[in-house]
Amino acid sequence: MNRSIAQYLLDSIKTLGVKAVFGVPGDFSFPVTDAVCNDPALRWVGNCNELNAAYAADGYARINGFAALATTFGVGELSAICGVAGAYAEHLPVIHIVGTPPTKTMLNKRIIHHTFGTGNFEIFKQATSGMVCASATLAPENAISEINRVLSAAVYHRRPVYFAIPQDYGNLPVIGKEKIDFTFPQSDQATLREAVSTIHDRLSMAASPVVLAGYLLRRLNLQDVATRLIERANLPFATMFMDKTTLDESLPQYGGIYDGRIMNREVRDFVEGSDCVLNIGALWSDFNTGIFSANIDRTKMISIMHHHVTVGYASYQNVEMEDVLNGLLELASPRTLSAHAVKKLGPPRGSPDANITPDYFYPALEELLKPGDIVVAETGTVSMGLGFAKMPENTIFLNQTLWCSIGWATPAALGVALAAPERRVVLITGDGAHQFTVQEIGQFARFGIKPVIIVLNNDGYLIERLLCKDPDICYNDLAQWRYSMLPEAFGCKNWLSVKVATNGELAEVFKKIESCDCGVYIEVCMDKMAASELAMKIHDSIKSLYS
Ligand SMILES: Cc1ncc(C[n+]2csc(CCOP(=O)(O)OP(=O)(O)O)c2C)c(N)n1
Ligand SMILES: [Mg+2]
Repeated sequence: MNRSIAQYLLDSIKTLGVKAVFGVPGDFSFPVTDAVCNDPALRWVGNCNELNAAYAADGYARINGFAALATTFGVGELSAICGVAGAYAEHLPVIHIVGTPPTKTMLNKRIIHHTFGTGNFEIFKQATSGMVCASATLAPENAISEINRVLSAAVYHRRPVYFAIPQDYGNLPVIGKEKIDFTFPQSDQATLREAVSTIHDRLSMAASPVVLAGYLLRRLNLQDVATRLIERANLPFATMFMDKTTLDESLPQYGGIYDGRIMNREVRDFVEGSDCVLNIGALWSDFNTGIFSANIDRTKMISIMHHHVTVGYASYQNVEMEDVLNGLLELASPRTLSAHAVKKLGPPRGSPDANITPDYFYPALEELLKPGDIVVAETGTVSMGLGFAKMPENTIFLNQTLWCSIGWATPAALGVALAAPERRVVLITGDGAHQFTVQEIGQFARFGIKPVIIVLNNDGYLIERLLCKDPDICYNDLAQWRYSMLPEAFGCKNWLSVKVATNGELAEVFKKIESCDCGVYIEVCMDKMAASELAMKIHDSIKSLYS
């Protein structure tokens, strides 16, 4: 007998490397969640709510490539929607499975819970349709072909997809010949040859080529081939904010973070002074380009993107990034490296009994990091501060630079930790963002994960204080929580949880972390206007708007 629809879908997503399903159960989705729990190759990760589940799936996909999320109809899927939309923006294939009411109930337009009572059962799928690259409502007759079609879209676009499974269908067998069969993108060979040889010629003729190593390399798991290309050809590279640590920052070819006119003058000179900039999968967004102050002449720029390439004003379609990089690697030969050395932030500046300031905090964080760490940095002044630190070897820095939905980092860190159980996860978040999704810290303890969580308590939404007209306006204030007591309340037994206010206290607890084998939660108190350099520069650049 054929497998059930729910099982067949799970077996299909397992072939993409998914080993955990995040979510919250509900009666309509029982066939799906039952199948997950009965599948020895899958782990059910119950989250505190669906928004957290979607962010956790986002974090999992950043490390694992693909992720899965299961929610119930209406209430559950709508709670998840901001997280799924974020995954769309950030190019993360989260597979969202929604259990809907039974087919007969929908056909007869019964007034049932989780609906508007109007008989409209399509509205939620429609609401999601712009935030996924493909969707399907599964039935026994269409499940085999629809699952292949929708998952092929996830593979091609690396964006979320949506499956609705009516409650009465989930356990029914699929009809037809079972065949899990996704289509993988193929390059047009003639275009590929032409694109590779054009890029190779341009690079060979250039006097000072520079690579911008973009986030798509990580999304497509192409860091290895890109690293080999950079090493073989000795090409210096920089990254933009969203792309930080796409390639290892300990490589001698690493030249720092390029942020237009706002930060790092030497990196700007080095990138903008190049006669050939090879952009491999970076996005020209506001926070990547120093609020669009990056200035690279298009005629000097080559972009290798997911499915296309541009060289100056010429474009080549249907060429896959992977094939282009492999082609370039074959042709690459060494040249003399002219990268400039990247400075660290440190050492921390400030006396032990003084209140913690950014000059102490960010260099101290830089020193805390160890090779192999994964840093999950929340939107706000914390990521802007730590983003310019130099990461140790094999360290990954993750930030939601495009979607920028605060609250993302706490659950995302959970998803990251579950995808990389052998690595230490360091979550750094502002107090305001943490308040959005804080309950999820209980899951770290539940799943036996020992993260390092650092919460910057600066008494409000500092980045907003710096951007708005009146820094003291009440909408940027928060309820004052006693953050360091939260792990205990959320069931994180035997964690090291402390509140620090002076440089000396911070140094002491960072020292303690080195030898402790437990979850760590540090509430770092700072003045409500104490901001990292980038945050202050953005503040200065918009100040004129109000004066
Ligand atoms: C979901 C969502 N709501 C609102 C915002 C607007 N916003 C951006 S940053 C920020 C404040 C962040 O404050 P906090 O986490 O305390 O960090 P800080 O800037 O104080 O370091 C807000 C409200 C957002 N980005 N996302
Ligand atoms: Mg804050």
